[in-house]
Amino acid sequence: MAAQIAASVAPCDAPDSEDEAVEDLFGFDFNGIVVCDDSEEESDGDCAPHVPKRRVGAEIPRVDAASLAPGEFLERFSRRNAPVVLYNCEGVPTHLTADWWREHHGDREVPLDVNTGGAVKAPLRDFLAGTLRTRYLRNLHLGDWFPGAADDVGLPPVMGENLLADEEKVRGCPRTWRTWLELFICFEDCAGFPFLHRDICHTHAYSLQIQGSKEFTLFPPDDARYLYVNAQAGFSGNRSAVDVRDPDVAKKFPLFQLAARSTVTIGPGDALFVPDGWWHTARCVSEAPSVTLGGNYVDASNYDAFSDAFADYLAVKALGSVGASFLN
Ligand SMILES: O=C(O)CCC(=O)C(=O)O
Repeated sequence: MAAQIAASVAPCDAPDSEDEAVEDLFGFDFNGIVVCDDSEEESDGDCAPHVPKRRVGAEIPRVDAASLAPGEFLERFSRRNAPVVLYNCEGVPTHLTADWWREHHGDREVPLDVNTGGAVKAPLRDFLAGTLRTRYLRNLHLGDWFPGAADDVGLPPVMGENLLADEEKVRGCPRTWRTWLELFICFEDCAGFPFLHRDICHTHAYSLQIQGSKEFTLFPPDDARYLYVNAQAGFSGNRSAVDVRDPDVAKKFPLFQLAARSTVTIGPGDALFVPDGWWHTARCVSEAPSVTLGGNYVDASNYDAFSDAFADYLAVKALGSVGASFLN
């Protein structure tokens, strides 16, 4: 059956004016487009009632970071909660390749698939040699695992000020959040990040790609209703039960077809901005290992949302062992 584009928004889900403004300015429609899996189309551009619909996400723009004036990133992307890939991005440490990690920290014993894959550990040198290519070295906080390795690396200057680093503006924050920078290394044989999720406490996320290529899959915040979110799994229900790579996903999770999926691939020197609330997951799509540094941050655009959510986070934490299971 021929698939055809029926309308710019889901019929039952008119965009609010803010989304329309984003589309006007940047040609970026958070809601994606509806596709009818049939050639029949009603005169108003909607799919016929019996015709299955699915949604296709917006294309994530690639923007030359060198062309952005100071403050422009905040106005164009953060405040509009719009994902973007920045190339020519100052602050992406392209020298921290697999060879660099092998040479400087090859003896370090590292956990693989931390939190999800059991307690497998290996010297970094062995992992980089490809002995455990289906495993994912992920979320290793540099300050904890490789102190001094990249003290000068952090949020790229174009992304502005990270308010998590400001002890006056954000009180009681875990130490690791203040300089949030984690190492991710994986091979093409690895299934990738183990679940589709959104990040904690309304923080924004950034990924600095150093080597290899990584494909990110993203869904807008409002699409949580199509993502089978399990409120018990993680603080504030931040995980989806959907495996975006499962070929049978539509059979298992029929509403998932209505989620506006965007995919974007980043390569060496690129920085990806994943705004507050965007659902995401990632995998390596290159022969070369994918080496990424990633972290989370807060700026003027998400400060209020973060502060509210962080107050809840602290309240849950204060529940001690009862609360702990919700704080992953
Ligand atoms: O680079 C990746 O694998 C995704 C990282 C991520 O989404 C996270 O740590 O929250």
